[in-house]
Amino acid sequence: MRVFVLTGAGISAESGLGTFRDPGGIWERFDPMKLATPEAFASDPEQVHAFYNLRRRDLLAAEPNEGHRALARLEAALTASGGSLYLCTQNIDDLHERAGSRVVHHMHGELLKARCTGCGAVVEWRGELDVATACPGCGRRGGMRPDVVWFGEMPVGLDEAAMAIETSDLFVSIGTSGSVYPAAGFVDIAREAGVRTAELNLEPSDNAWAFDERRYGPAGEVVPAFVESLLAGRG
Ligand code: BJW
Repeated sequence: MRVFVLTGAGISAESGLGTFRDPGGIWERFDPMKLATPEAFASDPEQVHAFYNLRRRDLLAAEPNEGHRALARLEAALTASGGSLYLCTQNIDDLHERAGSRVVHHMHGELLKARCTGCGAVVEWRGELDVATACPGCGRRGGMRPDVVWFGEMPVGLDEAAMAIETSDLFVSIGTSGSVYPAAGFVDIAREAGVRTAELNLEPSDNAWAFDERRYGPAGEVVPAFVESLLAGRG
């Protein structure tokens, strides 16, 4: 069986990383247009760096939860039986990798990487970033930014993801509100290709109607139960 999984902030909620649009979420406390756009970075890079420095510190203190671990088990079991799991996440955290997932497509980039806007070098980055940080590649100061995808920027690897959805047997969306495109349109690609679809979320997402199957509850409970039922052939 070939399974495509799309995850969003909800899968990391029980690890203590905030979601964006839930009550008390990140975008209720911070204005996305002032922090998550190329224009915001151009006009106030210090403020953008402070926001991502804070989130990088939170991430380094967080641990994967049972939802992440269940997906790592699913990958191992499918691979061992000749199938595959394509795990595509909108999350910039590394909790899937730390839970044991081997191949993860980060369509909105990675918080623990920095990119030089001058030479394009991408480097692992676990510390603070600021406007004085020098690029380890070209030495230029002022051009280092978090290697994440802001509003108006092109997500990573869309063609590859679309092909993986179309050639899968099951599309599963976990912990995402379905409000940010193009990820929110992935379920439509699956439906048009005749792929079975399932949504696992705390509550119905904006495009819940598009899914063949829906299971609601915390990811730390719903994802392991769904994975067990899939592996037992009952999914
Ligand atoms: C739980 C839970 C628990 C809680 N257990 N569940 C139509 C087509 C194409 C594009 C657009 C379009 N319409 C508009 C656009 C533009 C825009 C967009 O979508 N805007 C919308 C807001 C309307 N999209 C873009 O700009 C994208 N780029 C693009 O389209 O490029 C094309 C292009 C570019 C240039 C030229 C030409 C074409 C880029 C989008 C980048 C998004 N970036 C962010 C920030 C990344 C860095 C960072 O983290 O700071 O990505 S925004 C933020 O939203 C982050 C997330 O990945 C993303 C999605 O959020 P997510 O994961 O769904 O979180 P929430 O909070 O919304 O939902 C959490 C869910 O979990 C809820 O449902 C809860 O119920 C649930 N939950 N606890 C289980 N315990």
